[in-house]
Amino acid sequence: MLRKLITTVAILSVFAAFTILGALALFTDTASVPSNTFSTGTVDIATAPTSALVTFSSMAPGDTTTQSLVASNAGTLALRYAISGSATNADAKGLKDQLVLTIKTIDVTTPGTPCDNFDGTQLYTGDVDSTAGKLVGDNTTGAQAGDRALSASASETLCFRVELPTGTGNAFQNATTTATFTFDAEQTANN
Ligand SMILES: [Ca+2]
Ligand SMILES: [Ca+2]
Repeated sequence: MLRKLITTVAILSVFAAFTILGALALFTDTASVPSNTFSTGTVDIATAPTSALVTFSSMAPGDTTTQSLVASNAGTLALRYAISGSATNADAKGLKDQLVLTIKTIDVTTPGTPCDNFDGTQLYTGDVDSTAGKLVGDNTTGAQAGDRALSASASETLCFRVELPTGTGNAFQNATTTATFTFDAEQTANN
């Protein structure tokens, strides 16, 4: 029994020795693949001006004001955007639903002087806040009719005209309303 155990230990020792010697005898090599870097893009929309795009004090029926706005993609990803509007009356006269806002793309005739011809494609006409707040496109996620597309670093000029229509009655004298236009942008990739 003891002899058999000694024999077994001896055989195992020989195997262990061969294993160690075998490992030491192998050539080995490794190749690493570094620099697998990932970064994310940005969705960033900017407007110029950033405030007080269209204003008009002491309007009379028939008055209009037309101003240009530049919407820019300041991010690194292509985006689509929608414009919505909200407005607050400073009194009970309801001027926000009497004014007529019309939004068009840049002039076709002389785009170098934007918005004086006001003959671009009409994107919207109606109340400054519209019924559901949606003016151009739809800020719901995904592509909807009217959404505007801007590739990275691109920009476009839009023309905003606000009119107090002729025929506006005396009930609207000395009325004030203030509107806010909101530009919502989202990625177009995978969306
Ligand atoms: Ca023009
Ligand atoms: Ca949308």
